[in-house]
Amino acid sequence: MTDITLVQGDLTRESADAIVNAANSSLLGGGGVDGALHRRGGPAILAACRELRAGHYGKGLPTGRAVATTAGDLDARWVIHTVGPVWSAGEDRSALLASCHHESLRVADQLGARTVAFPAISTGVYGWPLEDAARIALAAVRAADTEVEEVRFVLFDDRAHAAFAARLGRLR
Ligand code: AR6
Repeated sequence: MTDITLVQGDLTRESADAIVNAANSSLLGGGGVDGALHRRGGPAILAACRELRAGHYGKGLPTGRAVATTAGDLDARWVIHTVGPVWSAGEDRSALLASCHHESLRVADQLGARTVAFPAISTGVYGWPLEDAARIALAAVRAADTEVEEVRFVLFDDRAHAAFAARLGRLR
């Protein structure tokens, strides 16, 4: 079974086979963890993303899907880019948030990645309430049929770490 671990820290400093990026459909970078990963990972990641846009992903990467590139100068072999849903009070988009986790792990399996580090997808710019995102993310990973041995959630601040820890405690 996949081991789920939580750490508080900066995802760009993490060491793992694959690091998941909370990207946007353009794949061309942005703010938040996306901007930070591109800054520390260097231009090779953006170059690979541009190639994806010039090829199969001409219209961009749909919400809930995932695709891998080189990790550039990061301490990882791959970055797996996924696009979280923007939070909506009026529409239940939780299946898309779960899909980000399932699809990222599916891509990780295709690559042969055994350790995968995730941020709290959609909980920043995209506005998803932390407790609810933690519930969906952890349930999705727990339910995933994957060869990945460790999924590590790298939570940026106290609040995010506390939300994930509380929910993981309830799952155990
Ligand atoms: N390490 C770990 N977590 C981080 C880091 C970091 N270095 N920096 C931020 N976070 P966000 P989203 C946390 O906004 O909500 C971008 O512009 C942050 O505190 O990065 O999925 C993309 O291009 C929050 O808990 O991603 C998209 O346009 C979590 O990472 C859009 O934002 C996710 O926040 C995606 O929005």
